[in-house]
Amino acid sequence: MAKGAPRDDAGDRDLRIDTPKRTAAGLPGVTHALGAGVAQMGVRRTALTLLRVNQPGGFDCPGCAWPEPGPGARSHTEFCENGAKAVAEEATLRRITPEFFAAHPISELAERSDHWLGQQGRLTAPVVRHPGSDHYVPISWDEAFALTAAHLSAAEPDEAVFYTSGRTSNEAAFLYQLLARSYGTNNMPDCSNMCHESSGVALSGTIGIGKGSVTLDDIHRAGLIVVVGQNPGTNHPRMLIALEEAKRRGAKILAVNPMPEAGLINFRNPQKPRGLVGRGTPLADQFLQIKVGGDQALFRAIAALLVEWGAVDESFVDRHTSGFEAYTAVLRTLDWADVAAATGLSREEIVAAARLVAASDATIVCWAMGLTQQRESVATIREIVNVQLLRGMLGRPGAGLCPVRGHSNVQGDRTMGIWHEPPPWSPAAGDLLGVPMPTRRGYDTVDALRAMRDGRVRVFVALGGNFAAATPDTAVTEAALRSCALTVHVSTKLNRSHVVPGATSLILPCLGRTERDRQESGEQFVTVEDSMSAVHASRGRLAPASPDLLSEVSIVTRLARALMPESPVPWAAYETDYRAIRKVISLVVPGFEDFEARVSDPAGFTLPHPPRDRLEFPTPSGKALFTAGPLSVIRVPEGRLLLQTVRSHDQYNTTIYGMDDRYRGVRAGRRVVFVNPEDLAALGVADGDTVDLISEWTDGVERRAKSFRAVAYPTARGCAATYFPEANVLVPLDSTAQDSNTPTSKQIIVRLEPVA
Ligand SMILES: Nc1nc2c(c(=O)[nH]1)N[C@H]1C(S)=C(S)[C@@H](COP(=O)(O)OP(=O)(O)OC[C@H]3O[C@@H](n4cnc5c(=O)[nH]c(N)nc54)[C@H](O)[C@@H]3O)O[C@H]1N2
Ligand SMILES: Nc1nc2c(c(=O)[nH]1)N[C@H]1C(S)=C(S)[C@@H](COP(=O)(O)OP(=O)(O)OC[C@H]3O[C@@H](n4cnc5c(=O)[nH]c(N)nc54)[C@H](O)[C@@H]3O)O[C@H]1N2
Ligand SMILES: [Mo]
Repeated sequence: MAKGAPRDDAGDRDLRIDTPKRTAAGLPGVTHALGAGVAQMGVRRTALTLLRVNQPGGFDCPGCAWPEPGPGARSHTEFCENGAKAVAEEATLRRITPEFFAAHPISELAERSDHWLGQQGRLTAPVVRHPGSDHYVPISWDEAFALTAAHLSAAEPDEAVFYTSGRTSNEAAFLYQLLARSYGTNNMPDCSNMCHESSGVALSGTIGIGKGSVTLDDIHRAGLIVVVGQNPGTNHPRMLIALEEAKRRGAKILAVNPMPEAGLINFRNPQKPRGLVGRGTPLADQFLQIKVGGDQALFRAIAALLVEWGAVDESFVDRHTSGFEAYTAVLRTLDWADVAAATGLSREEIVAAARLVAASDATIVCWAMGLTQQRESVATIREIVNVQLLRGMLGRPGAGLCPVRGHSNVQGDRTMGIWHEPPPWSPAAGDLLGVPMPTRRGYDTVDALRAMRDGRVRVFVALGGNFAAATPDTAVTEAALRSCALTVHVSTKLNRSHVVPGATSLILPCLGRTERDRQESGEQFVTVEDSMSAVHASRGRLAPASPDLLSEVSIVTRLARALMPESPVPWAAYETDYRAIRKVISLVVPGFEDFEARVSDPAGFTLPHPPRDRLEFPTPSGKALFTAGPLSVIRVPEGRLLLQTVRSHDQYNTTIYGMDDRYRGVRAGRRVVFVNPEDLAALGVADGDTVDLISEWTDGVERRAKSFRAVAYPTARGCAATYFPEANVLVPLDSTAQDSNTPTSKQIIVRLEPVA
């Protein structure tokens, strides 16, 4: 067992390393999908459940936010291996009962791994930990709401924090922000702060709206798709089907990544018979193995070449943009030595990539966490916008900007007002509902942690997610949670956050997406918004995991009634019939007019996006903005590596499904660090050696992650990779992206220390 590995876990005892795969999915994907389902749900339930994923009248896959094709074009298996695992994890037949908590003290649970905690099954009844106790014990729902209301009433509104994870439905999210705001605070951090916040900030500052501009149809029609800082084979497997379709129609694909991820290179479509066994589609036409954090320099260099070659769409630039002159002036000063140092790429490689861009009439750039969790994330994404503006790639079919979202409704939650800033429509919503809305900016995730650390937060409420494990600087985070007078977790599964409790702590178990939600007026459905702004219904069909579960909507409305008995908001009516929630959403949130009627269409509807729809830019000048900040070149000190933290193929964020990472050749273990063989040699570390990872940050605090196996891996020179969340202990709380305050989970300077 690895040092520090939790009790009763095999830990990394059987860890094995094979050659990384070059091809994603195909028959192994299907087998793994069904295997995951059968292990947790049995054969019959697996078949019944998986056939309802992403089907009209079924439920939205709780896996990722990649869109489904229109109802007519949908295949019968509109899910993927990892979607199946996400479903199996929720629809599991394993149960956590109050006896479980009697048998396992909290101090013991705190020593277990995330994998072990998740494998114990679904939470079935509300439980409380009273101050000083080492056990969770049963509590009634009414008492749980009264207890929470009492704590919130005793605190100042700004001493409470309301966290949200992106699986929450639009209906629950809308009510939750209404609860927090009518109580009096904008302290609404969410997982997005650690995820695509940088994309939102960069896009709203340049094109005037913080969302991507493409539809699934655009992907199919693109001439060039650039996939930057994203591992779709693992995290958005259905995206590969869209890329394959685009390829079939003649698109080129350019992949930019420090790691040669399996799905980017080659793909076997498991939804087509020949794809199960065939050789697969070679996806990427060019692969740029960039250094971590080098993308801003890459896109600036591409822009410089486009301008030099006269490959600029001048009429688009004249009519729709501002700042072109200042931007080109900066391009003329570009130093190619800086570009080489930042990217690790040769000038020839960059010229070849720029030629692809110059030759394409319809280019889409897709990106995810490889770009958003860097210190210069916002500047990097702005640089991508610059390149797209130079080529006139907005408001045109097959072209645009495509931040690929993570959680299945993270984008919808933001649309519904889950935000640490007051949304523009909140004053009107307050007037309509008769409750004043707070105007002061609230805490985002990092600011919430800082406030907790400094003793300024008394109550922490989480609607989903796993705050303790997802956030940076684990030691600081856990102490922060423990410092609260009350922590409340609305959850489906046991996780790390539950075992680092506040003085009083509640676990409130809720229905998941796959489950039937019955209220007084009958069976309910909820709605979600995908990565491409398409809104549609999601209806669970399975019997709830326990008769004691409440829906998220019930939990929020009942808490609101306990907390604000005089509230003019019709909370009870919202719980009875979710159509009443959609009615008020349709009155206050722009783009949701006639919500109920439009969402009853199985295809749902797509929210407006002014730049895409009408080439209108909701910026102060009415134009899209070229922006040019200083070029960042990360200089890593001698003997150090630039570490990024990634997801394995067997996890959903902090939920660990299993201990394998098939595509990267890792079996039965997670404490590995991938390093380029030449770097290993230079550092005097042998492939297979055990090392500690120590992060070096300006505050001088030593952050150490113990006992990792060094694995020689074809990642870019000077870079290393390991898994989230084990490595979160290495990310300093104050190391965040400029302007978006997102933790720099993909940019940590570390040294390796051999363990004797
Ligand atoms: N099965 C499964 N699906 C998921 C999730 C999951 O955990 N499991 N999580 C969901 C969520 S919330 C999200 S946000 C998404 C995450 O989806 P991804 O962003 O694909 O997730 P990561 O594993 O963080 O992968 C980041 C990728 O960026 C690359 N990268 C790192 N640094 C750089 C850099 O500096 N430049 C470039 N060009 N590339 C870089 C890494 O090598 C890696 O390929 O997936 C969602 N879908
Ligand atoms: N080092 C590092 N840190 C990272 C990242 C990284 O790449 N590297 N990625 C960041 C990103 S992109 C994200 S999005 C965050 C994720 O942060 P979170 O969203 O907070 O974390 P998850 O692991 O997705 O949350 C899992 C928990 O959600 C609960 N859950 C699941 N389904 C439901 C549901 O339907 N309702 C409710 N109420 N609860 C449910 C279960 O109890 C489960 O344990 O982590 C961030 N942290
Ligand atoms: Mo995410």
